[in-house]
Amino acid sequence: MAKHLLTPEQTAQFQETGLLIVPGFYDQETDIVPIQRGIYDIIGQVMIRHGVEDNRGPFSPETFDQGYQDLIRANRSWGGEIYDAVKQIPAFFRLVSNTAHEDVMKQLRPDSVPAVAAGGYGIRIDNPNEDKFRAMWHQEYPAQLRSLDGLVYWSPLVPMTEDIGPVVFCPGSHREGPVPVTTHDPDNANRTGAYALMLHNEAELLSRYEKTAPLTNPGDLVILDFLVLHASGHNRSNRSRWSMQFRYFNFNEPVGRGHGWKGSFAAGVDFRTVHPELCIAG
Ligand SMILES: O=C(O)CCC(=O)C(=O)O
Ligand SMILES: [Fe+2]
Repeated sequence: MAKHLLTPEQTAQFQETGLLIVPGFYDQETDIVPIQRGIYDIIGQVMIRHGVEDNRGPFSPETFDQGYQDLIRANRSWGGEIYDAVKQIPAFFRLVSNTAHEDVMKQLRPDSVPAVAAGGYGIRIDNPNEDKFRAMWHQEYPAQLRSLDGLVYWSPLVPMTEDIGPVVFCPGSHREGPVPVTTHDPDNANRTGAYALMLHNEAELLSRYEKTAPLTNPGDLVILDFLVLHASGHNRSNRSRWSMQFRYFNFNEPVGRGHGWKGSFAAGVDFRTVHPELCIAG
């Protein structure tokens, strides 16, 4: 495996903006298609489990999620079963801990001791016109903890179009450092855990940055600094937006080492107990 996966220009761009798009980073046949096939198979298993007739065509990478819209229309909770199941696809696990992720982290953070954030990897399924699970504007650190200088590796499994609601980023916003959050948001009373956190002074903060929502394709990689502001787009298409997230942190970082590399909500920890100074009461 090549140790220098990024060019010096790409590395410099990442340091400057906290964001890097790497087209065609993954290998379609060995990295991506086996995961799409795994999802196709699990959709079939959930059909059998609920006595739904499987009249899908054969697997193809372009239409791996066929049948999924019909399933969630029949019963939304079957979509939740699929969401939990797909992170257990062996090909997905192989990609989570792919050497390339460690090598990229070593390039971007030369003194780092890279680590996979437990509970920090998964496959998002952002359904059309569904708002409850959209990620509002956030930095990754409060949602994941582990270390202040982590990386999100984000990669789509379906082509991003304007309609499907690509993720929106504020390049350069990592320079803010960790931004205080509040949980006081009456509009989002149905949200829990990391989904309930809101940036303090969000409007003012966002007004200072350009926003970009790159239209990436399967095989492309988006690398994100843990402190860059970002939010889910709005899916107004008629296909679910399937995307993968892998989060890496650095054991060799003083803030994370100070709290023992604790995880956040997904690890059963309330972020506010670790960083009370970053929480503003509602
Ligand atoms: O895919 C999304 O909508 C949000 C992604 C995100 O917040 C992340 O990967 O950290
Ligand atoms: Fe995020």
